[in-house]
Amino acid sequence: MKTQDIMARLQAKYPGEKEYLQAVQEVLESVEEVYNQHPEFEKAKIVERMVEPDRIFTFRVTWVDDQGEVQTNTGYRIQFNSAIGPYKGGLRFHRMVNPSMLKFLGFEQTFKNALTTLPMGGAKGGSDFDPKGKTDAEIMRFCQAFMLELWQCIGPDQDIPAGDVGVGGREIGFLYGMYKKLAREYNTGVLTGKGSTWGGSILRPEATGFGALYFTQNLLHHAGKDIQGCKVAVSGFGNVAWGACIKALELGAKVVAISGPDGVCAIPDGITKEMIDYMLVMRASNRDRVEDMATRFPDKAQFTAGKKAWSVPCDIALPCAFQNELSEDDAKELKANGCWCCCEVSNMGCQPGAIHYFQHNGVLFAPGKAVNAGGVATSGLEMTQNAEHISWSGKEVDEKLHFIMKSIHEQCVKFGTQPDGSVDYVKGANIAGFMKVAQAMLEQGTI
Ligand code: 2IT
Repeated sequence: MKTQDIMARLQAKYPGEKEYLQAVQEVLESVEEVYNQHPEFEKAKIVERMVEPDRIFTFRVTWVDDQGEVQTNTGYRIQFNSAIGPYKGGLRFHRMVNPSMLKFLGFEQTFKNALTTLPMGGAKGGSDFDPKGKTDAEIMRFCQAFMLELWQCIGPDQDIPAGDVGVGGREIGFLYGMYKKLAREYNTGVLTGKGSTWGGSILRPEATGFGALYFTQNLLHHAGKDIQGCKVAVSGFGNVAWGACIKALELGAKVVAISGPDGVCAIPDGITKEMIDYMLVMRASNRDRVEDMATRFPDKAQFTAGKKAWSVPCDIALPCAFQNELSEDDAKELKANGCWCCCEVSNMGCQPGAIHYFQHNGVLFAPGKAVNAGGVATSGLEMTQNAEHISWSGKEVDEKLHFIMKSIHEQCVKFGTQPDGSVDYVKGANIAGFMKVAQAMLEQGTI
């Protein structure tokens, strides 16, 4: 297998699918050497099969807004790979959603899910619906219209969606309500991220952020460092950033920045519990503005329009917002301001130039598919509880999440340790995830 040849073919076939091509290129570059030591993979054309989704559903979603006007969006579900388990992955509601974005996310999800140690294949879905400025009633009508089509594609042993950007507990509630009505069954295992009184796992809302901090702790420990007292810059203020802030505070770190599409809030004395709680209010308002934090806490947070979290000096950068949110220039600014570690929490949050810069300038870096896997792992734990018709305590879930993040870190070290003893976490995560999926595909024959 030659990465260049496969990329040339994919570029010709899918011109303009920028995010998808970027995600595939990163994985193929990482695994090429190991792959070529396995002629049985080459013979079965594992890579050629793995880069194509199993199937893509596209559907029209029509709903009525509060003014009585008819609105039309496009809905998608991309079932990427089911070698090691049923399709599993989130739903993204964002105005920029398109097939390229969901293909990149579904592709990444496949390897991420393989790293979790749980039996889950990869999928992603969503819609170009823009939640910004929508009322609760509009969100509900959109979710219901979306599920009217989606329900035919999913099932507890088939494909299990969850949340992602723009889809949280509120949306999962509306989606589940409509699913239940259509399917005429109380099949809680069909979605994860549900409310804790109706089949949701305790700690699922926090799990992506908590898991990211557990991974960061493992990484720092491996490098002989400690998170206590570190200044942390977080981008975003959604569910993932919220969970990361809670755990960072608990572990004795100081969150000195959060950000939004409108700019950054610098928080020189560190974020407080009260401010973290307010992030939930900001998310529920659908205003999509981080400035609201500075308006609410004028003594603690200083808002600067148009700036990113990476402009605030920190020790550790935690991108928690969106793909490609951290550029090479941002990486240089971070390093110049003293940053020595970046754990990517968003999916593909760093541009290739930024990753390259970190890796060649002594900044510890770990990729999203390892760092943020605690979210989907806890979804897997939710599925187990649903299948057994039980619910575990927060302590039980947290212990399992700890174990999973430790194990993901170990896999990265096993496959990513370089001759000089340093760990290439990008390589480690990609090879570990890839080998597991490739082996399963090989054993299941040419399908
Ligand atoms: O990117 C992700 O891993 C998620 N949005 C969570 C997916 C899930 O199924 O919990």
